[in-house]
Amino acid sequence: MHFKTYHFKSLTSTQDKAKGFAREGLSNIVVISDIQTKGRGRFKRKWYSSKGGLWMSILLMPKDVQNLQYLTFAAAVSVAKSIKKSEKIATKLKWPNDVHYNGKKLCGILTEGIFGKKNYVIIGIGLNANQNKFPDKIKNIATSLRIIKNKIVDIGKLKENILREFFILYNEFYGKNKSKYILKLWKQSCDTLGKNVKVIAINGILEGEAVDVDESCNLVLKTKNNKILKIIEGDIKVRY
Ligand code: BTX
Repeated sequence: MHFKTYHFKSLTSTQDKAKGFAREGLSNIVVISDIQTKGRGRFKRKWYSSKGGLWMSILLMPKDVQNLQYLTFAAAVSVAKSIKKSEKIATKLKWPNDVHYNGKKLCGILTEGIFGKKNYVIIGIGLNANQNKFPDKIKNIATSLRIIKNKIVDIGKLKENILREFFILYNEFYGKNKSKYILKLWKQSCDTLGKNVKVIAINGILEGEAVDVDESCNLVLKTKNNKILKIIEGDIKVRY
């Protein structure tokens, strides 16, 4: 699939810029920015986006908009595979949208949909690449490739690899009955399963063993009383 890449020095958020392109009826666009002044995560949380990171959004117009979580999983798998290939670092995937290393967040993914006459999807990927420090608020939970490897990494090469891997999964496996393969790949690198997790939900904290991620991408929890709970998308804390 052909896509056009736009690279900016600074944006509020690559998601916002991609939304602007969608409003013009455009798609198959990748937006990259060296810094984001208002980078965001899920639930309007702040995403720190200083120089050195890879901040990019992929704007698509899928024929059938399926469960968007599959695109988040496809992006996570692509990031993990690319990091393994070019930096020889084995990362883990955490439900629902993280790539982490030794329990620290290396990359976050934010998938947003715009639904109407035409349907657009924007997959935002934030990868901590060459930052050598983080603000106090996240310094204990975040890490970067540079911190892990103790050297500067080639962001351009990582970006190329991530996009290549992502478009293979998107073109060949995002669609009716085929997305299962994306889930299978994602599960292979996921370290949430089998762990005791705490789910911080709106109505309280749920605890149990993460036994599966089902085909709707929900996390399946088994509580102490052997009750099975399905978690749609919340913020989970995995105990190590
Ligand atoms: P999230 O809601 O899962 O995680 C957000 C949380 O992650 C924050 O509340 C904070 O604790 C922590 N955090 C913030 N910044 C960083 C960072 N640089 N590294 C590690 N942890 C951090 C995750 O949301 C989804 C993030 C997507 C970011 C991309 S960047 C390109 C695109 N543009 C944009 O505005 N967002 C996406």
